[in-house]
Amino acid sequence: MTINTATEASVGVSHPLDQLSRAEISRAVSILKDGPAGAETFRYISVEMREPSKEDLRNGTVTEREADAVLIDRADGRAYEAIVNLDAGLVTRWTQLAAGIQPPFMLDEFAECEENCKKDPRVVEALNARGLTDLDLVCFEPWSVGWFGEDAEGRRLMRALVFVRQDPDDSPYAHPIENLVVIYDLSSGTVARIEDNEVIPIPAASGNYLPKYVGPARTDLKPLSITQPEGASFTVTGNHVTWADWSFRVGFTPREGLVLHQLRFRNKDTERPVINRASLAEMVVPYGDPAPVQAKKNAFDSGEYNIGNMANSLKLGCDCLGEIQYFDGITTDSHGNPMTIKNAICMHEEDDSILWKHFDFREGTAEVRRNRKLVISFIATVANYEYAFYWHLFLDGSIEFLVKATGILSTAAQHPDQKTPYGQALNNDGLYAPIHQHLFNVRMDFELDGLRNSVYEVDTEIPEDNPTLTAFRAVDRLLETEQQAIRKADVAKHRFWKVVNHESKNLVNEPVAYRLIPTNAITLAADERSHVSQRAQFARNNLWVTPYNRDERFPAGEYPNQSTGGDGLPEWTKNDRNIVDEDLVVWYTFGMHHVVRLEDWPVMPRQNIGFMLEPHGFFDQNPALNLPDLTQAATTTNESTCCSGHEQ
Ligand code: ABN
Ligand code: CU
Repeated sequence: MTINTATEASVGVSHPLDQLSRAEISRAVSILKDGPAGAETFRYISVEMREPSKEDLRNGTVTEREADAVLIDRADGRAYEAIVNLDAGLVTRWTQLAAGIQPPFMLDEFAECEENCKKDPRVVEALNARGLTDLDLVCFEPWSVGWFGEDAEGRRLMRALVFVRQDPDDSPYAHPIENLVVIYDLSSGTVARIEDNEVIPIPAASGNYLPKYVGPARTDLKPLSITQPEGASFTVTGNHVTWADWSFRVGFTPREGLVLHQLRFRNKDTERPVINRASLAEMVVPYGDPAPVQAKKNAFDSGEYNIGNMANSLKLGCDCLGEIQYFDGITTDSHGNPMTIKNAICMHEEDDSILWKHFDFREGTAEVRRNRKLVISFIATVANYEYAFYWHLFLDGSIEFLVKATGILSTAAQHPDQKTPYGQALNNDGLYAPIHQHLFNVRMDFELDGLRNSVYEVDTEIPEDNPTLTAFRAVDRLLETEQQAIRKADVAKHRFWKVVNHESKNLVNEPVAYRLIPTNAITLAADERSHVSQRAQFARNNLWVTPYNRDERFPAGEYPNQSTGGDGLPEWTKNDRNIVDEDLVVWYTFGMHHVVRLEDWPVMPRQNIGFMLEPHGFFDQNPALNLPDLTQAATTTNESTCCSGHEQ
């Protein structure tokens, strides 16, 4: 088994889309420190590679290496954006953001919040009043405050929920201290106020999942080894990957985590562009329980916390199996020191059962070809939950984006003799988990056979003229402007969307296309007048399409933390721009409507959520006819072949 890590040393700055190296981050920070960010009060939210313009990338005319930085001055709470030219050693743009804009949290702000909450006499008193004196066992979980109509007066706030452990390795989520919330002010480094309402007994029953609590592991599962004696089938050069007919570049940003760049499929000796850039662009997790503490839980896990910063260092044999290629993620701490998340991204191949088969029952022979997928993934821990994000590339040109949601439910407490209709009781001690949703938005900068693409909605309809009563047909409707392209899935119409290139035709003279199959197509369940619904408008619809604009990156806006709503997609699409034969970005919202079940406790079996992109007349026929017949390889020791589905 080989494990490779594309480290800074092996990668170097070989391509303009490579993430900044540690040295480049340090250089950007020292240029900023020597320039406008000289004061000791500046903190670094992010320092990342500024992507060159698409035009320069296309024309091979990228001449400079630039960094994008977001900073905050703790002296007055104001945030700044900077562009640093690393070659010239200059800050070429320095912009003070509007008062009230709160960039995402930095990792050390979590630790600071917990540490200072414990020191606040009001907090200590509230804990003592609940019989809690050992502060080492108390956990403060720093949620974003969101926005509920109040004026934050420019303060950078966190809303810490409180949990307690019974032992140092006991799961705190079994013991929520309901109705105690600490509002922490990161601008002043002090507790702003506490919300201390009706005391509800702290559920005592444990929710532990460690082996020492659950007992010995079962022993009946025999080893299942993944071996590739000749190694993996991909080739990695720096951050560039080729595998079967696919090629792409691996990117990583603090905000998005894994990014796929320049995804192409080789067909008849031509490298055909499919997607120029694809990433998880936003997430929101709104809770449906109106109880005072729960009603304010709605985390934008990506935009408020920078989900890339929360990527795990992945472990062979646990997170990923087989012949693995790792890529590191390079980010910064709040003082601008480079921080490497070792093995943040994992890439490997997986067998994927059959891709195609036909048994010729007249001849008694079968042809079967196995599928495999290339898996490129990262896993982020956002306090209680884990999200594992996977891009799957298949041999037939299909693409899947899959999220495995696991980790621990965000819990609440009720009086043990009550059962709220807004959640699922998890035990008879008052512990429950409120109903909630996990909504994801993936941004896909399509480039199907070139820059100029269009999108159709395809519904299956029964024609009016239907004498046999058996007729139904797929009807394409061109989405011409941004407003027309704000769409919801419709199962009754078997709806899907199709990205096409009118200038590139297939065998039957139709525009080549990829279709987006809207699985897990949920939308926000909260009333559309709610603050969360206003702030997460991207999640009120499944599809949005915009003409490409390099500044339009995140569907709830650049800075969703403490945002008041309306930014991002709703703002841009007001212009109702033309989206026919343009360079297009497709935004898809999907997710998990989480009606909690007992089996989700104490740690949630993974829930799979995702969607597929499938070639739809992109190729002239099945592009995987050339796969090897593995029958011989699989049957070296017996006579059987893959010829029949029947035992004789
Ligand atoms: N799951 C919401 C969250 C994320 C980060 C920190 C606290 C809470
Ligand atoms: Cu959930």
